[in-house]
Amino acid sequence: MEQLTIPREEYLNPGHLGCPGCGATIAMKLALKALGDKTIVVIPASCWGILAGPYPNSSLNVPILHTAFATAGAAASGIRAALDMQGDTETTVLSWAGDGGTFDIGFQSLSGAVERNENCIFVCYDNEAYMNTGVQRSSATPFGTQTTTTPGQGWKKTRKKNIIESLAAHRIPYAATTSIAFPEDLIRKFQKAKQLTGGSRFLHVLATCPPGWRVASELSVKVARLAVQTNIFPLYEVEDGINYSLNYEGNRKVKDYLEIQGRFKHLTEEDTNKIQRLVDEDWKLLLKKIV
Ligand SMILES: Cc1ncc(C[n+]2csc(CCOP(=O)(O)OP(=O)(O)O)c2C)c(N)n1
Ligand code: SF4
Ligand SMILES: [Mg+2]
Repeated sequence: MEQLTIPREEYLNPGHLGCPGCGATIAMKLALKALGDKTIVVIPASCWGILAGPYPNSSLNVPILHTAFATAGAAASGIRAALDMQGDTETTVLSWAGDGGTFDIGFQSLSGAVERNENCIFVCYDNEAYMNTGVQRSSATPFGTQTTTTPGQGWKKTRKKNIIESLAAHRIPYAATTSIAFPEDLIRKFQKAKQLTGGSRFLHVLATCPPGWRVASELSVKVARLAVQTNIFPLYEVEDGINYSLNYEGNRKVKDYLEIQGRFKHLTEEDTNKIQRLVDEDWKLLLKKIV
């Protein structure tokens, strides 16, 4: 029988507060399997601030520090400094923020932390909007998405910010994208990040939000997989800001991804063709960087 590479240990308990099919929950479950029990998680305001449950209860079997929306980078840096003072080099500090807490309000504390090359793993679980407060757009929301705040004619007319390139530009030891639909890729990247203790590591995890994306909960993983298969969310790694490696080449059309989500239902054929052109353009740019 084929050897299972996904660790059996569970650090996420049943009874967490996630919606059915919540990708952010799957992401945490897999990430902690990779990192193990010597992990301290820093969580700013987000769905995950709720998912962990109200004190003194917790859905996680590892310690959590809840922090303000803007401050995950700073809080993680402080915990790392305290552990170092105690001589604890074994414990991993995991900053776990949503796209709002990473791309937008948390960006300055994250940028500051990685510029100092703090010895922490910084994760963005990206559900492409401010889900906890009712699906407001963030700078991670893709072009064409309908949200509850999108100005104009009800959908976003600008591109998603390229966060992985922004972090790679800080020349940190490791930056990578991964997805809840590729558990072995996700586990490998978290385990690799855990080993690279010399500085900052950043992982960008695409995590479906069934109510926010308006998909059935049972399609959560399928949708996340399609994002990769259409090259909308390519899986790749960047070491030291310059050494790129690609982990998957998709060959499906963006239409397959867009048409099964309520948040894209308003798009015309022309809009879909435009999104295909944007994705093709980004894909070509990425391929030029692969050695
Ligand atoms: C300074 C501040 N502004 C606004 C809020 C309200 N708030 C709590 S969670 C949240 C959305 C977080 O979005 P994201 O980081 O993408 O995580 P998600 O909820 O999508 O998991 C907002 C706006 C807050 N807690 N603090
Ligand atoms: S709103 Fe979305 S991100 Fe938040 S718990 Fe529900 S499925 Fe998860
Ligand atoms: Mg979000």
